[in-house]
Amino acid sequence: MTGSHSETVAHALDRLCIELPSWGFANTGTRFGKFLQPAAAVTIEEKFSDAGQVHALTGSCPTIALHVLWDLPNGFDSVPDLARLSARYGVNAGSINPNYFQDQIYKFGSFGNPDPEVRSAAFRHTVESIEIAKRAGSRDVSLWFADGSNYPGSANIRQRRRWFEECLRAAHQHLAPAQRMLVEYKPFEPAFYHTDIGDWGMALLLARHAGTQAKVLVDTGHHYAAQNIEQIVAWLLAEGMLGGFHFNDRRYADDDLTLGSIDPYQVFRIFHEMLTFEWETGDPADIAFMIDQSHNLKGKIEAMIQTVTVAQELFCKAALVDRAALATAQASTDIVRAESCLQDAFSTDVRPAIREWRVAKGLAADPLNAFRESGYLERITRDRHDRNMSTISSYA
Ligand code: LRH
Ligand code: MN
Repeated sequence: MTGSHSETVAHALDRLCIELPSWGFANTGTRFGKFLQPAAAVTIEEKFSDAGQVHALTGSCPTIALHVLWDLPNGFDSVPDLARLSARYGVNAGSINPNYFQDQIYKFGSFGNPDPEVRSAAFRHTVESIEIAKRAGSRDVSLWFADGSNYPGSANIRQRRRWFEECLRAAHQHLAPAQRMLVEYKPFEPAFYHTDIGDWGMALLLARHAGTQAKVLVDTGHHYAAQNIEQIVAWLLAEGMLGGFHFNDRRYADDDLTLGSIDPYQVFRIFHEMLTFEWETGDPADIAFMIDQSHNLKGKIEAMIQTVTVAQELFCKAALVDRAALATAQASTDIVRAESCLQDAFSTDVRPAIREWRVAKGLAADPLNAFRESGYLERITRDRHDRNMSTISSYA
């Protein structure tokens, strides 16, 4: 690898920040149950501690995304402790995620619910979450709605859209000037006939209607298999409406597998679109990189370290694309030359340069190995085993 390549890799890593999901450290599963891990995190302190390990080992994860009901059960009263946790574990509270899918009142939706009582309950939860974000010093409030229907005719889709417009715009008024509202779309699950915010276009229109601080969040798992995600990313960039990503991987649907485990070239192509936007416009793309995964079989912390190191590699490979040569090849319809610009970068082994960057930063050259030798897993397994393995999980 040339000297300039090493510089490009180091520069890319110096700016790469990937937010970790608190729920990625907890025992999660599928509708067919969850396989309990003795070392899984339950308390917010344990989640900060585990995230702190990943950041200390990788150098790329300074914030942890919080889900209000799962992490801040006492609402505002849970916020003051965040400063202590940040100081102790070296990671800060990141995006705040309200929960519109767990409470029984949301059977027929939240903002899309025909019952005005339920819509206003969801609205109050949103305003509380925005307030929590202000007090926690979090910039982003990240909204995902499970709202939709399971049978044709059972929902008035346009009427529900009007309720979403009203609620999102009213919530937007509560944002502090520097805050953002990220609107996440998903085509299906748990709704299996229609989902109110089903694709990027619906999310874009609702975000635009809500206000200037509302952007679209792209969860890579929230697309039909044949969809070209990087084209959606290119369009959202062109519209100035791309606010963030939830990275994960999938073979079929919203599988929430670890990033790059199934299609690493997909993530590379997404990073490439973003970096090309920056290269062409000279503007840094203001995009939040977040992980959103569910580690049902892999060790939670190992899966997270693996995810971040793979993201580091793919981001560095995308940074190595010779964009000047690519632009020339595109302009002259030299298809093979153009494609080779991406393939050459993707097939470049950036791992030695990444190891150099880690050592230069005083980080472990091999984070996963360092974690395995740290004894941290053995310690938390001792501390958490009895509590974690006493809970029974069953589908029905
Ligand atoms: C929905 C989703 C959303 C989170 C949840 C944990 O599928 O991607 O971003 O709230 O997963
Ligand atoms: Mn998501």
